[in-house]
Amino acid sequence: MERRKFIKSAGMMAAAVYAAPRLAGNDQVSIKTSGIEGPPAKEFPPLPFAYDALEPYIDARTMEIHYDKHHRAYYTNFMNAIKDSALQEMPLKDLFAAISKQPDAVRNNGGGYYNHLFFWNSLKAKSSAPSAELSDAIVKSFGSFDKFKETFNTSAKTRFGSGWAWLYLNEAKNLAIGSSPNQDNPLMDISTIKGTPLLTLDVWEHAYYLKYQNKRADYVDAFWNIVNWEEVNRRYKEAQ
Ligand code: MN3
Repeated sequence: MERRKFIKSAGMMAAAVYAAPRLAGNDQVSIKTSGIEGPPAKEFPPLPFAYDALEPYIDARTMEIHYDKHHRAYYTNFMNAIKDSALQEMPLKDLFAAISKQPDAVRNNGGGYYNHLFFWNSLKAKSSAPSAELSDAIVKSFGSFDKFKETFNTSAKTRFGSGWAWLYLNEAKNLAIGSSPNQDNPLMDISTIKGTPLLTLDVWEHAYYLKYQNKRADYVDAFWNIVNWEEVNRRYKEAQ
């Protein structure tokens, strides 16, 4: 191969290796995470954005460890826990609705797998705004958008230990805010908050400690700069 051609193709190969499975810049793929209608993915799903896409609010190093170590471990452990069982083909919605019948390994790792998928798709580099319908519902349920944020922030900041804050549509089809411990979520029958998740924030220390250390409140405040409202609007419409 002539030298110039070689350099070009070697460069392209390096670029291809580097690009997969990551994405460039602010490109974001939409992953149908409300894929609770279906069984768990056969392969570990890609992160819908580049590791550094959410800088400075979530730093690239945290994002890489969170996705490639923590989330991947939940996925792998979940797959091992349901290996050779009918749960492999069971829609996540049905699995979570009867999670009390499952061992802790399925509850914790299944929750960890799904919650992170849902979380990644709740985030976006360039945040937009809630739709008119969702805005109206927010004002109706919480009084104002600021009150809504305050309620969500309090829920996220005061969750003791590890867990998640959620905006969800409760069983009466009203917007509600609450938090869950560990890897539980509002779809689970054992959860004290029940309904359809619309937006979530991971408040485990691994989600923010490298950048924010003990200042969880700063991480929670920064979150509002990277909410993927298009996705939340879509979920709200679908959940109606
Ligand atoms: Mn996490």
